[in-house]
Amino acid sequence: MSDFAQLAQAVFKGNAESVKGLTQTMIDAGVAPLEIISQGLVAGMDIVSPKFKAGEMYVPEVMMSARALGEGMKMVKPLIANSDVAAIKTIVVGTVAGDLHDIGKNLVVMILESGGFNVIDLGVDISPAKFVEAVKEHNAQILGMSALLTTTMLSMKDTIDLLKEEGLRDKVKVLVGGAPVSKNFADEIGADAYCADAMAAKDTAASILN
Ligand code: B1M
Repeated sequence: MSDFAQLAQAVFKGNAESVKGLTQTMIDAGVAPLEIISQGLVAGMDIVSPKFKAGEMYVPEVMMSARALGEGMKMVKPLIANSDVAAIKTIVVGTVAGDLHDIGKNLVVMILESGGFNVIDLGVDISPAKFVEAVKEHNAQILGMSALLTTTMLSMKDTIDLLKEEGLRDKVKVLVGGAPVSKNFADEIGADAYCADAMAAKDTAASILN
């Protein structure tokens, strides 16, 4: 098995120690950081995604894979040259105002990171003003909002309205998700896409940005 395949398998199995060891070996051997990410770390999540969709893997296992991948990412990210950083797309993610649920949002963040995106995680209880500020500050290509309460999901519309007021709506794609959110709701509030789960968020972001 090639080194890349071994690294991908370690991610798939959620073996963080093995991921760290294999990543360090590749760094020491001078393998390009973006190759370690795409052919090893992200390739591991590419094994996970279809299995999760098919119900052959469950949330805790996916989180272990994503965490293992995160350990590798932490080691490789500082080595990425500035020119390469510009090529990595930025996604701002957070849970909307008044809402403290973050388990699903954290999973979305991990899976987006596993897709090689630069993810700015704002945390929970994020007001429309904070989302808009972060989109500006990080020059984000995508904004992802999570809501778990029927009472807080309306805040997503307020954020989209504020993006319009600030003249930013054409510059950023808006993805929404969370248990009470639906495609109809996403259409009604003028979001670009509804994502049923973390894998859908990654696939949608990739198709929008590539
Ligand atoms: Co809360 N809670 N909760 N809760 N809680 C729900 C959501 C609820 C449905 C439970 C129920 O009554 N059956 C209900 C909401 C009812 C409603 O509005 N329709 C509810 C309530 C009422 C409340 C409180 C008001 C309870 C109270 O205090 N009276 C309170 C509110 C606090 C607040 O936010 N202000 C509250 C508090 C809590 C806890 C703190 C105890 C805890 C949260 C801990 C935490 O997140 N750190 C909690 C939990 C755990 C839940 C349930 C049980 C589980 C949520 C969860 O983590 N699911 C939930 C019941 C349920 O959903 N079955 C419930 C697992 C997670 C992986 O799934 O978050 O759906 P999910 O994320 C998925 C997708 O939705 C999607 O991808 C994720 C992964 O695949 N996705 C996105 C999510 N965000 C996305 C963003 C994207 C894309 C995809 O952006 C691009």
